[in-house]
Amino acid sequence: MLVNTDVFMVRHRLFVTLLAAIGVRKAFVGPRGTVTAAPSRVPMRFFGGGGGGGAVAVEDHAPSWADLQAALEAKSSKEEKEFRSKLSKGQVANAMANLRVFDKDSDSAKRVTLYRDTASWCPYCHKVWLLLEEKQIPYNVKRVNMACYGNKPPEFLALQPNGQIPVAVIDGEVLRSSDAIIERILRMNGASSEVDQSLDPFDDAQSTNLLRLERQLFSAWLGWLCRGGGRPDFERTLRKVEDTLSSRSSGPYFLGDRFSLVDIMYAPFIERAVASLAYFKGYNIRDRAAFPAINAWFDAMESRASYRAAKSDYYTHAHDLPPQLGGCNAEAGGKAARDDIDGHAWKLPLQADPIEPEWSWISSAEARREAAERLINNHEAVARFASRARSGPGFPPAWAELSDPNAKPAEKWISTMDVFLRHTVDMLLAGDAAAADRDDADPLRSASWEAAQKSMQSLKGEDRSDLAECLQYLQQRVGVPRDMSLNAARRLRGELGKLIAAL
Ligand SMILES: N[C@@H](CCC(=O)N[C@@H](CS)C(=O)NCC(=O)O)C(=O)O
Repeated sequence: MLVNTDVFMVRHRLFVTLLAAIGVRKAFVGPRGTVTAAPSRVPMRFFGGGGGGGAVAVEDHAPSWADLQAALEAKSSKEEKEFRSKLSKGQVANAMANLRVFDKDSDSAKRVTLYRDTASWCPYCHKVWLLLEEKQIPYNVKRVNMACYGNKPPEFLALQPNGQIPVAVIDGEVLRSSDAIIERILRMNGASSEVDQSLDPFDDAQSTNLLRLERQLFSAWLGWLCRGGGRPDFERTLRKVEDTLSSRSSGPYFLGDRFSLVDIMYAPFIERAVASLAYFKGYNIRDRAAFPAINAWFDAMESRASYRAAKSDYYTHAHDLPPQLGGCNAEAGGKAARDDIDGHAWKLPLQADPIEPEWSWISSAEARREAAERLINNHEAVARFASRARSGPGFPPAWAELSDPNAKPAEKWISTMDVFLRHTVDMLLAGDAAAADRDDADPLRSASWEAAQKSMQSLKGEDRSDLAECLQYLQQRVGVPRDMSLNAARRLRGELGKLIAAL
């Protein structure tokens, strides 16, 4: 057994995914129906059309979806234009991928099905996901809810009566724990025998000790995170990890220059420790001066496509861990970090040094296009989702604070949300991206903001605050990596925040 803990066993129920669970994609031609590269700004009166049940009255000054799609296309790289088609063919490493084939055909993925959680929160699924990606073994993904945010379907419970994830079906064999799945994957042929051998740490004493240290770090982390006290034990163990990594002269990984399963086993929990200890305790593991070797390890991990695709952000972890763990212990020293992670870091103009470092491999322009692309592709479902802020909580409630799978859309808000989602995409795309992070001086950006203001001004007083609630509901539920990268989420949350502040 490589690992043996069930601390992540969940006790609760609930949650719903934002873009993923409701992610049926449909082509939509906007109200003006014309496709032009530069969005036109002819206002359109929109009193109740399509909303049902007396839709909220608003003037629509936003570009159409078709205009926005064209504006995105005009700015997109070749790789970005191919994203959706490659995603559906299993050729992109991304949290949204339900099929991965690498350089093989789709039939090759029939051998392996991985059941992992819908929201990409589960650390045990995270390890298996990383190993499949690194070995480049074709696989299918089936998604099930974690107990803290929903129910599991009977087909899954027939495979796994205790409901735990991950589960994998490999060549017809059902494997019901991450250890069993990992052991099986290690025996399969991947991209090449060199990769396979390099990843497999075998059963030598060094690897066994490293994996034991990982479990010690895990226990010390939870000891401090979930209860008062425990900081000295955690710091001692983290120091051992730092010393171990700094003793490797040949490279940044736990086995020096050799990336192996040991790194994969550390990744999910150390990532969660970084995020949660920053948020709940104000403790910064990403302090390069204090932990140079650990940070060099993160740099090396962040150069890998597998790790990038599965990487979450501090906000998502800060809110996904408490329902999984039954609560986390917040210390006063974490207050500034909590304010930053829960909103200050998204506020426009974007501050240069948020508590959570931006991902260096995604530029501001790419991040804005990524966020815009996700909304354009899923706008109908997102508008319905956000409108739930005005329909009241669903029943029964969920344990995960940002989840409410039983909530119903507020039909009268859907068409108005659609208008403001289009404004949001317009604001994400308008003008120069780096300038957009700083201010609205760029004339294109000023024009998009003026258009959004006109739509806002057409709303009745109480409708403005209700709309702000819908936008905030959405803003708080953008999940990383489920919906998009940190850099994209930061800008989407920022533009939504700008609208919210003006309402
Ligand atoms: N030892 C198991 C532990 C797996 C585990 O604890 N999974 C949690 C999620 S992280 C789970 O399935 N909890 C039930 C649920 O959330 O529905 C393994 O390594 O696979």
